[in-house]
Amino acid sequence: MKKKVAIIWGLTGQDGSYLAELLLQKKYIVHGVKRRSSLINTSRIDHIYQNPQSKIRNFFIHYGDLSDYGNIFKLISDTKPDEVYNLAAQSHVDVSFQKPEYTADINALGTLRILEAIKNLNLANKTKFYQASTSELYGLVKEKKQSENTPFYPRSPYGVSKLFSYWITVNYREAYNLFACNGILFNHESPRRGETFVTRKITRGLSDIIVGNINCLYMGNLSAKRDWGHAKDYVRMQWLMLQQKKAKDYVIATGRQYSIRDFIVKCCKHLGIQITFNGSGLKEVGIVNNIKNNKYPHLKSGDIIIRVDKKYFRPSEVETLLGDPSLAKKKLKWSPKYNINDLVEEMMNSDLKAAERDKFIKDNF
Ligand code: NAP
Ligand code: G4F
Repeated sequence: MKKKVAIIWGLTGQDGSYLAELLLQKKYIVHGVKRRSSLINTSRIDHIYQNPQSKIRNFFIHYGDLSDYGNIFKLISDTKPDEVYNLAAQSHVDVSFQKPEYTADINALGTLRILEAIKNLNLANKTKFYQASTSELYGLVKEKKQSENTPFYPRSPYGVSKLFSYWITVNYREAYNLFACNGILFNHESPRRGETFVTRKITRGLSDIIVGNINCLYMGNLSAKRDWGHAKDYVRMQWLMLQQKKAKDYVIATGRQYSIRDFIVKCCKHLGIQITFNGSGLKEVGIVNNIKNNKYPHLKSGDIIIRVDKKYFRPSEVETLLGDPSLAKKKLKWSPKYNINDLVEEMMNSDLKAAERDKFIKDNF
C-alpha cells in the first residue's frame, strides 16, 4: 500500500515533535519544517534520528518560515502531501502583546499562505488540512464551559491572530471544498513544553529550588484557571480529525480546571512538600509548611518559595478556561489517557533530573 505523506509546520515545537513520532509509528512519510536559527533548535526531535532503528528514510526536515509564501508553495508542490498540519505559531500569549504585528503575520497570514498554496496547486481534492486553533479564542468567556458553539472573545494579539486563522480555515472549507478543520485545543503540556509557559516554569522552578540552584520562583496571576491536558493525548486527536469522512471543528479538553496556585500545590505534593499561600495580590507568598522526611537540605519550613511579580501580569487576562469535549468524545471516540496527576508526575520527574544535572555541572566543572 502506498504510504501517506504528511507535512508538519511547527515540527520543532512541543506538538510537532509528538505528532512526528505518532505519524512515523503509523508508517507515514513525514516532512517537517524548521526555521533557521543561530543555535540548534531540534532538541525535541533529535531522538528520532538517534533511534537505532532509525525511521530516517521516512523523515525529512526542510528549512522554512510561515512568513515566506514562495517557500511554502514549493514545499507543498514538491511533497504533494495527503495531510498538512499547521502547528507553527508565535505561540506565547504574553509575548504577543510585545510583538503584535509579527504574531499576526505568522499566526494569521501564515495560515492563509498555506491554504492559498494548497488551493493554487489544485490539491483541494487530495490534501487535508489541520489548523491548530485554541481555547484562547474564548478569552473573556461567554459560557462557563466552552464548546464548539460558544461565542469567541479573544483577549490578546495572539487570540485575535488565531481568530483569523480559525475563520479562514472555515472559509476555505466552504468556498473551495477543502478538507480543512480546526482543533480548538485547550492548554496541553508535557516535559517538552516551552520553558516560559506556566506549568513548565513551575516544574522547572521548583526543581531548581529543591536542588539549591535558586531560592524562590516569581510568578504572575496565580488565580487564573486552565483546563490542562497532556500533549500526547492531544496530537492523537489532531491526526484523528483528518481521518474522518467530513471535515469538522472539534474542542479538545479534559473538562476539568485548576488554578495556577492549585498546580503549584500539586507539584509540591508530588515532591513531598506542603505549601501554604498567605497574603493577596502582589503581596501573596507561597511558604513551605512541612517537608516529608526532611529530604531537601536546602529547604526548611517557613521558607518563602513563591512570590508574585507584576511583570508577569498581562495587559488583558484570560481568567478562566474550561472545555467541553463532548463532541470529540462522542464522534471521535476520544478519551485522554493522562490526568492532571500523571502530567504533574511526568513533568516533575523530568525537570528534577535536569536540575540535578545542572547542579552537578555547576558544582564540578
Ligand atoms: P510551540 O512549542 O511554541 O511550537 C511552535 C512551533 O512553531 C515551533 O516549531 C516554532 O519553531 C514554530 N514557529 C514559530 N514561528 C514560526 C515561523 N515564523 N515559521 C515557521 N515556524 C515557526 O507550540 P506548541 O505548544 O507545540 O503548539 C502548537 C500549536 O498549537 C501552536 O500553533 C499553538 O499556538 C497552538 N496551540 C497550543 C496549545 C498548547 O496548550 N500547547 C493550545 C492550543 C493551541 P521554533 O522551534 O524554531 O521556535
Ligand atoms: O502557560 P501560559 O503562558 O499559557 P496561556 O496563556 O494559557 O497560553 C497557552 O495556551 C493556549 C491555549 O489556551 C495556547 F493557545 C497558547 O499557545 C499557549 O500554549 O499561561 C497560563 C496562565 C495565564 O493566565 C497566565 O497569566 O498562567 C498565568 N501565569 C501566572 N504566572 C503565568 C505566570 N504565565 C506564564 N507564562 N508565566 C508566569 O509566570
